[in-house]
Amino acid sequence: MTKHFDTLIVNIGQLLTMEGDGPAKGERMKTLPVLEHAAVGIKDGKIAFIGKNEETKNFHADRMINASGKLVSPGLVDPHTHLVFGGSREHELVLKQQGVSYLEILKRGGGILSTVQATRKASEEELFEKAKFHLDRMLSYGVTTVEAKSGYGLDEDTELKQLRVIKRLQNEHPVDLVSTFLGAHAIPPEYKNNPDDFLVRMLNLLDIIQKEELAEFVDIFCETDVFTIEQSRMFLQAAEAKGFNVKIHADEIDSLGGTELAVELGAVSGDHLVGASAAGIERLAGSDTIAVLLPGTSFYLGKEKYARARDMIEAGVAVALATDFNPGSSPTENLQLMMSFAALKLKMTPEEIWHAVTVNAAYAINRGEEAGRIALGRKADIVIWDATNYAYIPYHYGVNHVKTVLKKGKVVVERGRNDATISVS
Ligand code: IZC
Ligand code: ZN
Repeated sequence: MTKHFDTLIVNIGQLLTMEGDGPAKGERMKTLPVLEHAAVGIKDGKIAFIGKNEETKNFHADRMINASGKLVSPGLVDPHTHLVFGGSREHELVLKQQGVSYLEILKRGGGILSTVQATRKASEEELFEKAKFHLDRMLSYGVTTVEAKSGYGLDEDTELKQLRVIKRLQNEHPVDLVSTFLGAHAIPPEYKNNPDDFLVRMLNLLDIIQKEELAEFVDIFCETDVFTIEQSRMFLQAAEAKGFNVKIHADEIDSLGGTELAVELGAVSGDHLVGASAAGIERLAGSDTIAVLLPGTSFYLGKEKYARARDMIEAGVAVALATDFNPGSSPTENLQLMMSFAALKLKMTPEEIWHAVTVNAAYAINRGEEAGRIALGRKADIVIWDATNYAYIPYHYGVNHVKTVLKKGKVVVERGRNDATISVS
């Protein structure tokens, strides 16, 4: 039998296919589907062969890539980022050192509100260039699907400007983007005394967002001094009534019961969940809501307390990991670093961590049937790593282990350089 492929990756030491149905929970999170001495064939941007290296003897390909015994995985998925924003907030680092908390900085008109000022001032072109810079960096770290939120406008024009930047990136950038409207990210000062009116104003944007297909998810920051449980329920129910899927920033700093609310609303994901109660974890386990954990945020806010990933996994919750990339509480594009934090701070095993940045992350943004797995017929989003086994990636921390990234079968990154024209033969 002779077979012809556009690209054939041979001599794969460990191939993580991540095969399996639905999100990974319970026992399935504890083992990984690994194929050793493997090869992957790609045709028309899709996976056309998965098998043993020795099966490829009579295969032909326009481009052969020798993985030299290294680890190969699906492209990583980052299911929670605030990708599009103006400015930066390095001045807050000193405030934090002086003991001023994240919520106190916000109360003083800084934090999210300072990024809102910078984002309102920036042109759409400036926001596009800046977001593209960060997205290129995510791709260079092996991330091929990214969720991106608005939320630094808190007015009609700027929220739409952010969403249009995401839409333009969807059309022009190799990374697949999933867009989320986070108009309910903070209370603008002019609505300090009537936040409900502000939420109504943001809800009034949903028609145009829907008409122009600018977002598929709606999210809210449910937190002390931001939006209450009741406001979050009202806001997200209204979004669901319009046909949007919902997500929620829940129990990030204080335990308000956002975890339970995520389940009650049938949210696709509940995010942060640091303060999730035992009852909240039980309810999550009995639901289809994915727990998106953001250990980089706990780290960067200098918290002792991290999300209770162990309790969640033992209870049967489908856990995913994300960077929470944003200019305040997690200024990093590096999802590999989150894998190390998950090992060290969330006590997740390497097997659990890989599920959390591939399959489960894809399900957290409704892309479970498209991304996060290497399977026949799927988009060939693939990472070749500078490591021979999967446990090495969370272990050797803080650096970029990517050797090659293929997006829809095309080499888009080679040794940390994004360049679709690089030859790797
Ligand atoms: O800009 O601080 N937590 N939103 C909720 C954020 C962090 C982003 C920010
Ligand atoms: Zn966030």
